[in-house]
Amino acid sequence: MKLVQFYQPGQGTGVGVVRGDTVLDLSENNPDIETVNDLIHLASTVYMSLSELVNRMLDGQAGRVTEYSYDLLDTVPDIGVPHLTLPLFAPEVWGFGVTYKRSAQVRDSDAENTIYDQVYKSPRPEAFFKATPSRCSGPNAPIGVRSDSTLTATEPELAYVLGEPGEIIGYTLCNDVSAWDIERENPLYLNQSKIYSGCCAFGPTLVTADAIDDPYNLDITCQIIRGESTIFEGQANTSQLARKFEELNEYLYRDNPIPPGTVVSTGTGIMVPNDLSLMEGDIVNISSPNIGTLSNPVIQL
Ligand code: DO4
Ligand code: MG
Repeated sequence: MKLVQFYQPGQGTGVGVVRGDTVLDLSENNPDIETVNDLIHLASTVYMSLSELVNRMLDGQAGRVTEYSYDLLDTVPDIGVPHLTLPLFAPEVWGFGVTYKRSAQVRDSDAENTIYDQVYKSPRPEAFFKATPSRCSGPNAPIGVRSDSTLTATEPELAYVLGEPGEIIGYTLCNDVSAWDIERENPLYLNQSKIYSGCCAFGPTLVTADAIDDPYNLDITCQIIRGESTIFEGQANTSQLARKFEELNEYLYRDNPIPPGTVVSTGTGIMVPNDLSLMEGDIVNISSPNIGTLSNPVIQL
């Protein structure tokens, strides 16, 4: 099952269930369910999976559900028109890094040491705090290049969504936008490379865990459009991930309370060229079959 959140003028945020090209309005007949976070909370209270709960809710309202066109909702956020928002309000976003060999190779290539290769091979993964809700952008909302960076790169990643401790309840796509020049100046500057306004986009949908047959075999593609031209295309498959999500969770939860609804980005297998910085006006599209296309314009902060 594919879930979205969407904004309707005059009504605020609602939860939608994607069926083909349409989005069924789940909130219309369930006024207590305004957000996917509400669903996550209710599902854990009644010991149901997200899809069991939503199917139960839809069963009781056959024929009385407003439908929206997905394509019409997938538009630039504007207070005057219905549009997709973040697929949930993640209280925290965490990231893991150097989980693909390619990420280690490229990051080490212009350095004198091999810290990335060491992390790639060592038992402890690289985990970092990535974002809070105010730093996150949903579908078609802007991502940012910070004012003190001249090389900010897009990092297209599969992300999972956590429910109860250790429980993966769904998947989405994340753009771990990163100021590579700041990270390269000194690895201790990683937080400043990773965390700032507009540093993180995720969406467009949350696909429930039971709808993904094998999360370790998902194609992810990325396209950067500048003006009329596609200036970058790349692809990876999550089969290239060097770590399993259980392993990531094992480290993430060590003495670290993680609230339900947290999004965990699993690292990039697509590395843009070392000199390809995002620029104001670029459009970054990240796609995966099942999850959809996360599209974001770039703004200079
Ligand atoms: O250490 C740098 C960050 C690595 C990262 O974000 C990634 O591999 O995706
Ligand atoms: Mg990353």
